[in-house]
Amino acid sequence: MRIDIISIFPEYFAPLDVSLIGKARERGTLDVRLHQLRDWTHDIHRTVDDTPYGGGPGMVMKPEPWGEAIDAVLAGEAEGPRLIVPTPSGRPFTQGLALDLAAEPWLLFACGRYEGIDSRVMAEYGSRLRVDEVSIGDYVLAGGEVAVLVMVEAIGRLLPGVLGNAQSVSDDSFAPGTMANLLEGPVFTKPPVWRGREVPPILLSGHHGKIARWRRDEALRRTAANRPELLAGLGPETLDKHDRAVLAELDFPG
Ligand code: JB8
Repeated sequence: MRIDIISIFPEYFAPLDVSLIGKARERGTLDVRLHQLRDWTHDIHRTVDDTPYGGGPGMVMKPEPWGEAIDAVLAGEAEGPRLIVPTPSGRPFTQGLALDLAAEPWLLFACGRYEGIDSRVMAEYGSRLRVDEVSIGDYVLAGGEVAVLVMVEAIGRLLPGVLGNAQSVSDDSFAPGTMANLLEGPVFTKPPVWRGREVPPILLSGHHGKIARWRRDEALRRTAANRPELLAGLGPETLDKHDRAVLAELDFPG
């Protein structure tokens, strides 16, 4: 997969040199290309922002540098990329969208700063490319860079050969069709006793059926505590009698 990223802070993306994503880049599984937006300005101050039409606080990113930068990335290629623009007003970034984007050959991320990018940029490229304005959550960052790091990591680990074992991806808390969208329960490793704290004995028992049931109970408890709206959204066919007994103990309606 090829990923282009346009930003006024390309240094923000140093983490993409290390760990899983760094290794994928070394192997050529992932081709990440960083671009400095200011390289497509023409004034001495390399200006990328201006005051908002209609008034209001802050500054807006000018369309001209974005147009030249995106045109330069697209130049000479037959097929265009998906264009992803992080913004708090975008569609939610979910595991489902990560899986969808991981199937694409080419993504282009446009990182805004200030109050965002002049909306005509998204309209202009919307007639040529698939454009998605995407939000990684209900909080406000100072710019799109950190959101792009989040998305590149979530997408990159789904690419064939990036994770060590295929099970890790299909067992993810939000992988469609796994543990019926429950959160994952707690995990343990050696030693069996640490600072007087034992690993739950069932996990050392070798009873695979009982271990699976215990893990499901823990997943239900954790989901009820931390994400009750996920439980409320489960279809009734996803809960068996034992599940309902566990939830009844938690005074959970259903
Ligand atoms: C300016 O919170 B965010 C986000 C915030 C931003 C910009 C992009 C994304 C651009 N502020 O996802």
